[in-house]
Amino acid sequence: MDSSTFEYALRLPNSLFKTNREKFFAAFKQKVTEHEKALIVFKGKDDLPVDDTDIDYSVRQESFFYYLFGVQETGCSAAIDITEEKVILFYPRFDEIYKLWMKVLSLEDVQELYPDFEVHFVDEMEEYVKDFSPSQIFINKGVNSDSGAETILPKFKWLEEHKVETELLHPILSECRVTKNPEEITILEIANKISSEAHCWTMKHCKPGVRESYLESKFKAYCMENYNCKIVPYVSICACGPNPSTLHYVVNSDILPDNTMCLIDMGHQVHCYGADITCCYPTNGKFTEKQAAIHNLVVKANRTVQNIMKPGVNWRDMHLLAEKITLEGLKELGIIKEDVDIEEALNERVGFVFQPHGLGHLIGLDTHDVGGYLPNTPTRSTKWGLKNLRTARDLEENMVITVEPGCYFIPSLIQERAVDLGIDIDKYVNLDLALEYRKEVAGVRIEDCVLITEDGVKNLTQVPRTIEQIEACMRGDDWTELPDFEI
Ligand SMILES: [Mn+2]
Repeated sequence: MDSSTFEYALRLPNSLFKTNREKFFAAFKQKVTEHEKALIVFKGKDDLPVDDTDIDYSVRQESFFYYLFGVQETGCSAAIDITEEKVILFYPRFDEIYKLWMKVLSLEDVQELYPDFEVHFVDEMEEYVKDFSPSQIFINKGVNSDSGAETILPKFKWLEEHKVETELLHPILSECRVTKNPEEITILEIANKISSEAHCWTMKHCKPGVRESYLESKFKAYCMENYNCKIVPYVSICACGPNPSTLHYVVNSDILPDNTMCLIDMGHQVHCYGADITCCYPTNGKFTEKQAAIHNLVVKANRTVQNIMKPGVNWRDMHLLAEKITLEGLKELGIIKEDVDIEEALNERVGFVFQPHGLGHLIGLDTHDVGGYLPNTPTRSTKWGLKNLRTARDLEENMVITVEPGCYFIPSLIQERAVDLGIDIDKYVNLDLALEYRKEVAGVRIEDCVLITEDGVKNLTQVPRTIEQIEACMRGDDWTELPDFEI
């Protein structure tokens, strides 16, 4: 990709957010029949100071706010006149002196950036709403099904003077975000392209003796240098030696030993639309037999699932399929005992011992995107492993979801915790051999971002995946054009 003319370096087009709003207006009017002269009120993200200081964290816009308005600037609020389908954007008013420190937009600048909106200052909002005299005000109150945390709520005192509805909006908006419009898909493709390039760049620089943070810096510098991507969508995971078996290891400070594997789970975002990609490779650029066996097993699980995915396929079924492939592969290696019945092992949740996390999650404005569990979808399982799935939905065209099977050798889980959970490990697992493997490969995760198409999938992530491709990339061979492969 030509980085010098990267057209989304500064902003995304307003048309993307207009399409999002049109989808939302249609969904809202279908679900909420009593909306005559109603307003919807949103609060955007404010600056976030570090504790009691006057230094701010780097923040990005709140995702629902960004989804509807495409406004990056902090301190804004917005209202939607649902009858007229009109957006009123309220921008913060700054003292003249503030301009000495920060770049401040005038109201004219704001109007030019957002020509579809009526713009006012934030301190004019109360008066505006009063004059509008809405029949009722809707606000986006809801709980994220992964974190259990509540959405950012507008907490204006003047809301008390109006009839406020808090239940209807969140499931409608969340459902809108589950499938992506064509421009969103383009941006997610670009976020993946950038992140894929950066993964290859990082892979090329991997060598024993450097720190995990060196790999993290290679990845981030590549995206920032070339594409003006400044904020990562999630904390980077750069794990080597025993660390890959800690699923969300983020210390990233150890020195890479020779002859072990790295697990690199990093992504970048293009204005909030992010990628989430994991690559695994040997620190010294050459797979051992055991490393290659586990790596290829997880790649097989990843690609087999992708080959079956299409609209109508259930995600929990894909998780179980990935577990099955992993357990069958481990049986071939002797790590699962030879007389074990795989179906029985699956039912007993032995798959959880080797892959404690879910197969993948919706991705978009949030890395773990909203809409996984809604009133209209299957509910969360209570079984080990399955309850970690961030959705159990049937796949739909234009969803983007990660496919990230893994295989980890986690001593505490295999030896102690599994027994606590009632899993008869001695019956299923050859523990000594599992621990032998762990010395060379503590954990592998192969993660791609995948678009659901009309009749299948398109893998948006393009990184080396075969042993040959990875070893070639790490030797320094051309890494921008890697052919796809058969499993
Ligand atoms: Mn992920």
